Parts: sequence; structure tokens; C-alpha cells
Amino acid sequence: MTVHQMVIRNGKIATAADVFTCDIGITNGKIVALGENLDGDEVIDATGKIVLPGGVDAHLHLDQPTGDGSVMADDFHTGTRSAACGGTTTVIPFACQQKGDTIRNAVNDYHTRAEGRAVVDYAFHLIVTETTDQVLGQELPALIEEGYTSFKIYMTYDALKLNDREILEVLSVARRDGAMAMIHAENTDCIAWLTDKLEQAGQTAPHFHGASRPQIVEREATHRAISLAELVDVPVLIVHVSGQAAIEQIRWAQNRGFRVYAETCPQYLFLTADDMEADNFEGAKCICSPPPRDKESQQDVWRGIENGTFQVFSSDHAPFRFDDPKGKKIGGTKADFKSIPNGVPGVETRLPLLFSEGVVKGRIDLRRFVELTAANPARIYGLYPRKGTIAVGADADIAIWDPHRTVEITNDILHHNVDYTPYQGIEVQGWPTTVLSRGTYVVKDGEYCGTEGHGKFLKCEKPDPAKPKGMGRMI
Ligand code: DUC
Ligand code: ZN
Ligand code: ZN
Repeated sequence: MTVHQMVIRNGKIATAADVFTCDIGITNGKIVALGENLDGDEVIDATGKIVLPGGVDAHLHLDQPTGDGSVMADDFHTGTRSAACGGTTTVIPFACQQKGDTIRNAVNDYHTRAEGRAVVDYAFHLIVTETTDQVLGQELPALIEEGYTSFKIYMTYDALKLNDREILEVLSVARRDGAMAMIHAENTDCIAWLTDKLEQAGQTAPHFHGASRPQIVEREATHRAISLAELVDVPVLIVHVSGQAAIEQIRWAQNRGFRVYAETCPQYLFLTADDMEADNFEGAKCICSPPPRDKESQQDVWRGIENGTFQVFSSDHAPFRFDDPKGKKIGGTKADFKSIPNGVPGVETRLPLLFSEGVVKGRIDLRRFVELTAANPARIYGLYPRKGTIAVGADADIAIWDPHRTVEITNDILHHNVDYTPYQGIEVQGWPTTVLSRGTYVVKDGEYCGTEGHGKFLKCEKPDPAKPKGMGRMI
């Protein structure tokens, strides 16, 4: 009888398709057998536990250069360490083109930042900020062939944004060469106009960030992004959707059969605009874009998670320290909201929050949990079935969850390099207690035990879901 290097025994296994009980045989970092009474040199008894594919966090920012002097607190080491401790074994952060520079240089620079540092495997999305002939005609096609098969387009932020004509050009490349386009949908002129009005009225405290980017701003840009994609006839994925106004546009498009995918994040389920009103500048901790909305919006986002509007649940981990002149306080504690770095940390809490409020509370089942957090992001970004599932031939990226363990989220239990969590004090039920990356422990019995440099770069395939209608299948 074959003796595997490792066997996980008696666990309740969930994939996006099924929930079943069997043993998992692992050899040389791969899942090589699923069956009963498997033999292994090392046996993990998973009786009473839930065995899931390691999470795929397809939207997070690690060691990404910023334009304003702020510095991200997490690099590839601390960011992937934190990911692993929250049950995530693949991350896809962004190699961001600096205006005036090539995307190739951004990719090379990002490899230097990642090389030898990551604890779990990683791929790169690209961020396209300039649409020169060289970018459209040479760089993007070559990079797509080399395994960078997704890119993000910004409709706002001066250092990043593209206008509609430029977006059409980039979407055309996505269609021609088979890449997945992700869109940050907020109307930049509306934000600038509202920001000026708020400033003129002296309304510059952190919570006015929310007033400068109301839902209509996101709704308009979401509809426009969908229309541009329709014109080009290419699928798009709308990232970090915050509430009903944008959800309605996405649903409208999906109901017409357009290949419009959507992502949401924990901040839109667990935070509201009120959190940006906390005293002593603490509201800055929850500033992100699009901003958190209200309690009703949280329910709208839950409904989108339940009814299939959303395909992906990511963290959008954007790690700026609070008490730091290179973080949220870069402009001091009296700073105008517009100079506060945008983003909240959440790579480690993404899965426990959704597991507890989603699965344990009965809003979604385990299969849907796996679909949103692992299988779909792997499919949509060309990593499936190597990542995102438990199947023979897949990488042995596995998170064993104790579904009964209750944990109060406090910053001191987390493994990121940020000095706060916006989810401080929330009690969750369910936490990953053992995590494997390609068959190697990164978390064992609740303790982090990963190795810097274990994580390897992943080339992404051209994703099937990026194919226009008639050329491939919807996920
Ligand atoms: N919004 C983004 O678009 N990216 C990083 C963080 C944020 O709040
Ligand atoms: Zn964004
Ligand atoms: Zn982001």
C-alpha cells in the first residue's frame, strides 16, 4: 500500500462543489490521493475539524510604493505571514506602473520586493496607469504571455486614473490577449468637486471622507465601467463594491447576460460610516475607498453574497499604521481627510469574519464560503485547479479549521505589521488552527511556524472567465 508523506485523516472536507469526509494523501507538496484509510508517514487527525482549500486573497496591497510619502507597513514577509495565520495560502497583490515609467520596471521592482520574503505563494496583478503605444502594443501582451494575466484600472486617484478612452484601449487589450480586467469604479470629478465643497465649508475631519464619495459616485462609475466593457465586449470585474447602488448596476448587467463579476470585502460587512467619526483622529483607521456605508448597506452586501451577485470576497488589505508619520498620520492629527492614506488592514481577519458571520450564522454554506474565498478567485485569475480546491493534482494548500474555537479579534493576536485592526473586539467563532502551504506547515496547532522564502511566484494562466461570451464559459 502506498505510504504518503502526510495524511490528513477524518476531516470534513469542503470544496466549492461538495462537502465530504475522507482522508487526503500528500506527497511532494501535492494532493496525490483522496480516499479511505490512507497511510502516511505523518498523520494529522482532523476529526471534528473542517478541512478547506487554503484561501486565495486576490486583492491586497503589500509593499506597494505610494505617491504621497506614506509607507505600507506590510511587506511580502509580514503580509503573507498574516495571510497564512488567517487561513490564506495564495495572495495576489499589485505591481503598479508609476506614471512615466514602464510596467516592466514595476514588475521587476515588485519581484525584487517579493523574492525570498513570502511565506505562501503569490502572483501579481498589474496596475496600468499609462496607455502608451508601448504599453498597449508590447508590454501588456508580453506580460500576459509571461503569466501576469490580470490588471487593475483606476477611474480615480490622480496618480493612477485612466480616462474613458484610455480604459477602452486597455479593455481592448484584455479582450485581444485574454486577460482579466479589474476596475476601481468611482467618479473622479464628482469626488474632486465634492471635496472642494467640503473644504470650502471647513468640513475636513476624517469622517467627511465618506461624504466626499457617496454611493452615487460609485454607482455612476460602475455603470460606466460596465458600459465600456459592453462596448468592447469583454468581461470585467468590479472590485471592492460597497453597497446597493453599485450592486444594482452589477445585477442589471448580469441579468442581461453580460460577464460582469464583482468583489466585495469585509469592511463593507463589518464597518459603517460611523466608524470614521471616532474621536482623536481614530476615525482615520477606517478610511478606505469606496468608504464603508451604513447598516442597511451591510445587509445589501450580505444579500449579494447570498444570492450570487458577488463572485469574490477579498480583503483589500491596505496596511497603513495609525500612529505613524508615514501612515495614517502623515499629515498630522488635524489633517484634512483627503491627505489620509486610504485603506484598512484585513488579510488575516478576512476568512474568520466571513466564516463566523456567514457560515456559522447560516447565511451561506461551506461550499459558497470556499467558492467566494478560494475557488472563484483562483478561477478568475488563472490559478485553478492548482489553487482554490482540494483535488488530486492540486497543490497541498490546506487550512484545517476548528469550527468551535471562539476568538476575540484584537490587534495583538494578529501577525501583520499594522498597529491596529478595524475589527478590534469582534468575537468570531471558527479559526484555522493548522495551515499547509504545498504540504509544509505554516501554522501548526494554532502557532505560526512558516519560513520566509518558502512562498513562490505563480504564473497565472489566461483565465476562462476572461473570455468574451461565446468564447468560453461563465464560472
Ligand atoms: N482603496 C483602494 O482602492 N485601494 C487601497 C485601499 C483603498 O481604500
Ligand atoms: Zn481600488
Ligand atoms: Zn485595493
